Amino acid sequence: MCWLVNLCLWQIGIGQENQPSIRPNILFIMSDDHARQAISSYDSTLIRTPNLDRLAQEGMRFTNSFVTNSICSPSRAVLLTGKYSHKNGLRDNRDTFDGSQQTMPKRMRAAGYQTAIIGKWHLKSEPTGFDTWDVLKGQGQYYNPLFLNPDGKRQIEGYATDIITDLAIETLENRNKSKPFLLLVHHKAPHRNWVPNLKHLDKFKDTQFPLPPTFFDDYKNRAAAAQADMRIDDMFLYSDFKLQDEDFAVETGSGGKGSAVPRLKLNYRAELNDEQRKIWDAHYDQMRAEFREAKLTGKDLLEWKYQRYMRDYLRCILSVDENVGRLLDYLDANGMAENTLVVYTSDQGFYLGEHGWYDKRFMYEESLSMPLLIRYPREIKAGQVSHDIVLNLDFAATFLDFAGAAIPDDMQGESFRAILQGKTPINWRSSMYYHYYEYPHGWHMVKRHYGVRTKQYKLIHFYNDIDTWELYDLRTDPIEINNLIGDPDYAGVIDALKVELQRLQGKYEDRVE
Ligand SMILES: [Ca+2]
Repeated sequence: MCWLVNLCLWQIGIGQENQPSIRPNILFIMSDDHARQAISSYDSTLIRTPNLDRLAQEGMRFTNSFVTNSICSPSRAVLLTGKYSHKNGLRDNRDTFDGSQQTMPKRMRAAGYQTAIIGKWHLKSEPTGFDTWDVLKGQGQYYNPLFLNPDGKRQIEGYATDIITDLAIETLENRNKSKPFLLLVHHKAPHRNWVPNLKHLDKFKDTQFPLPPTFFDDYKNRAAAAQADMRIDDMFLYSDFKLQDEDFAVETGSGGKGSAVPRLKLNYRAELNDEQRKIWDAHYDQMRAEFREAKLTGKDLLEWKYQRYMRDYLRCILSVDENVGRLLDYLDANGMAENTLVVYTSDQGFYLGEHGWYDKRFMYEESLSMPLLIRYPREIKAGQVSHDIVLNLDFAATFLDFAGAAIPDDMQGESFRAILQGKTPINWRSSMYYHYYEYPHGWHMVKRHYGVRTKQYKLIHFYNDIDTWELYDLRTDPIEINNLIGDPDYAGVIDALKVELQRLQGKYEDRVE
């Protein structure tokens, strides 16, 4: 068996120095597109997530945790390198990750950790720096997905979130117990097209979710927001809502690809085997019949779309939560809860109807924010909430700190271990820098932009084929609908933020083209 070779390398720990296991294991669980609004320890309006909440209750929850570029592959490259996109070379989803560069897993491995990644990779090149890797091919499928490892590819029957956890547990079972481990468990869920586990298809069936206050946003004074193609109203009827051709006359959704592009039609049902498809159809055929019967138009149709979106998205979260629980149970059953740093996060946030949207990309709060829950009983007191500004840029330095390894000078993030211990350094950052690049190519037509966020303000500059600035006072306008850029009362604030923005661009050596 090809994976046995992989397993042997993991057990022998070839090429690594042997150090006693006095440092914590690190179990890093990252989902894809999991909004904070869908974790009950952040917000219990939409869903209960008891296993994720357990991490918050037993550890630390972060309220100002952000990504530096809110999109899938770039966020993963930042995690691996501890560097901004312009430094690690992966600015948007078109780019291929240069696996020959220095990375955190390589450094952890050199410091005596066993390193493994299981699940979503999505960086085009092969993983490097891992003793064990077993990753989804490309974006990955929800059902019966293809996995790649050093010896080739294979299909595994079942649901991706469950399978990724099975493989993670298998990896833990087969580890070399004389060494600490760094295990990255990367879920595909809840990424579009939000395909739930069969056992959750009946959940939320009759739930009516409240519309967010900005659902009918008019994007006044926000030109870039007005021009984005990511409204729930424009989702694909077929691919996003799981309707079929006979359910509607024409596909009205542009789905993020603009009106000139042929309509995307993902045949998600083809992933399912016959047995799975039978259960799937039994559920969705009823939904489709009700849709045909209702003949919805206008606002009623839009609200139907929102409810459909929420139901499938949140069903995907139920699986993520359950599978986090399985890993926590495994640590308990094997006496590893005390000596394992457990991190739960997502590669970025997501819109669940705020501003009328799905997807991410913008520097607005819902997509800039990443959920972050960390448990490590030896250093983190239970039930803590931190409001310090921490970034996905910081994971690499933080893990190296826990490993007792040197943090390379060219890593741009900072270790936040002291924050976890309840001792925030006096000079900890009070602002963060953001830069998004995927325009005009790619999905959703979100203009290039960069910006600075402090605890109270956010200043954004949209550039490329547009030149607009936006300022938000997050204390008075947390939902970011009131662009204050032209308000003379804020002229001083804007000047100060522009100075800070320049300072950060200098610090991180980001020259905007
Ligand atoms: Ca993502």
